[in-house]
Amino acid sequence: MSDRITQLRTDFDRELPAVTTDADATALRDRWVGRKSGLLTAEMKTLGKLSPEERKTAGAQLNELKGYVESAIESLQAGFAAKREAEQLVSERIDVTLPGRRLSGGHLHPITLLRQKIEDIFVSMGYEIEDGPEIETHFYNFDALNIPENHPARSPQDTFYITDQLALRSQTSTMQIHAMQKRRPPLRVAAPGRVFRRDTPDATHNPMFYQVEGLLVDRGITLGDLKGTVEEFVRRLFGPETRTRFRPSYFPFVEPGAEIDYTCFKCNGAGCRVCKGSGWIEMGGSGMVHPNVLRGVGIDPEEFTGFAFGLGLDRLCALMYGLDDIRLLYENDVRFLEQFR
Ligand code: 2NM
Repeated sequence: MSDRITQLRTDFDRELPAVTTDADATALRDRWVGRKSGLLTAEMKTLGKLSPEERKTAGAQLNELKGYVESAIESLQAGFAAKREAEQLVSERIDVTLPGRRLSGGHLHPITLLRQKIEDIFVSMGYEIEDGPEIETHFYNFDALNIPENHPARSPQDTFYITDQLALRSQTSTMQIHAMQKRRPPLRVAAPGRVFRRDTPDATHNPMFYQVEGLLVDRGITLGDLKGTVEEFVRRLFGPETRTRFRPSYFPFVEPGAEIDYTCFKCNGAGCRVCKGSGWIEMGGSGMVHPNVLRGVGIDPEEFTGFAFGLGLDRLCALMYGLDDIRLLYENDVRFLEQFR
């Protein structure tokens, strides 16, 4: 029996080097110590035929061989597992020294950026920034601005009515009326904000858009003050070489009224695509505050005069950035907006 067990061990040792995979190892274990058909299992069953003396020795030797077989296979399997893990560590290696990916932060809307720039100019010229409601009464939206009873702006075709007395404001001048009621002249007020008109949206129109306007009231204010202020304003906004011109125009809340043009910020007046070859760009409206408007807020037009001028923020923004459609400014598509970060 002893020789036979020695032979078995030699056989096992010979088979061992051929084992290269987990499956091989499992097969080897089944072949040698499997519960049903293992070589050593079968050998154990023959022990019963031996004499008690022989059985004791052979049993011990067989058990020792079984332990040897099992631990040899286990250590092979441990080796395979270690190799697999080492390979995994290599294949899944990450470079922890690489810089992280930056999260993109939020940023201001181009209209907000422009509004802040304009507010800064007004503040530097001594103006206070006024805010006010987007829903207004007839009085602030029309009556106080000297807009006549039959004026088309009052019609529901042009203005968004909420009730017959309340509407979405159609100009930022409503805030100037509030400002003049709250303060006594001399006063300097700039009023930026959204306004609403029932326009059909297209590349140059939107039913909601942005205006900003300045108002100054004091003793002895003249058209010259208006021109000088607007000149200074456009120089601070577009650069010191910018010039302005005034074209007579009509707005109910001023007399006289004028449209303001400034020399193109792109070609400085030579003529280019931005100014459509004319060298001039329309900025907005202006004028000397109508005596009726002053009287309406309790300011004596014999003692005080004032000027006001306004411009469209959206139109200016579209022009400055070469936008071919103003609606880009209201759609909040991040692919558009993130260009302004
Ligand atoms: C403009 C053009 C001309 C204006 C007038 C007033 C007020 F309240 F004093 F009458 N505020 N703003 C005015 C005048 C606004 O923007 C196109």
